[in-house]
Amino acid sequence: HKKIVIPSLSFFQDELKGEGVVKSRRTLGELAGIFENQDAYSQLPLDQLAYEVYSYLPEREGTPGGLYFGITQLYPGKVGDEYFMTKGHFHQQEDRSEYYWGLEGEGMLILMDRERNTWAERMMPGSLHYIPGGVAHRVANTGNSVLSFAACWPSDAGHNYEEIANKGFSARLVEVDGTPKLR
Ligand code: PAN
Ligand code: ZN
Repeated sequence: HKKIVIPSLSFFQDELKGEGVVKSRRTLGELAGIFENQDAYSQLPLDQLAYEVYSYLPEREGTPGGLYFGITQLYPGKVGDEYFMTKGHFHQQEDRSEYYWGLEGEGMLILMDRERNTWAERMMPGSLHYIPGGVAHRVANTGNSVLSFAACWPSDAGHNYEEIANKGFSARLVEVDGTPKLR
C-alpha cells in the first residue's frame, strides 16, 4: 500500500457530522450469515452496533460524473476468530472504482476480483487504497479501538450486496496466534 498524510482529519470529521450528511448504521443482527462461526454469532446481542457510516451525497443517486464521500466507523470485536467487518459489496455498475483511506485505528481491506481471487491490504491512519472496478470490497477491524476510514466513490456506482451475501469472499480474515491471516 501507499502511505499518505491527511492534514485536516478533525476538520473533515466535524464537517461530516453536520448538515447534508446521511447517517446509517448496521447492527450485528443485520450482518447475519457473514460470519463463519454461527455458535459464536448466536451468543452476541443482535442489537449491538457493528458500524456507522456518515455519507455526504451531494448528487442524486445515479448521477453520472458525481462523487460521493463517506466515513465509516467500524467497532472492534470478533465473532469466534473472525473480526467485525462490513457487509461488503461489488458496485452495481461493475466498472466503478473507489478510494478508501485509513483515518484511525487498524484494519484490513479485503478485496476480491471477478475470478474470486481474494487479497488484503493493511489499513492504518494515512493508508490509501484504490479499489478498481469489478473488485468486491469489505473492511475488518483488526485492532482494539474504533477503525475509521474515508471513502470516495462515483454517484452512479450503486451497491450490489447480493452476490457477497450469497457466496461470500473466497477467503476469510481470521486471527491466528494474535495476527490477522487470510484463510
Ligand atoms: C463504503 C461502504 C461502507 C459500509 O461507503 O458502503 O464502508 O460498507 P458496506 O456498504 O459494505 O456495508 C463504500 O464502499 N461505498 O461504495
Ligand atoms: Zn463501495
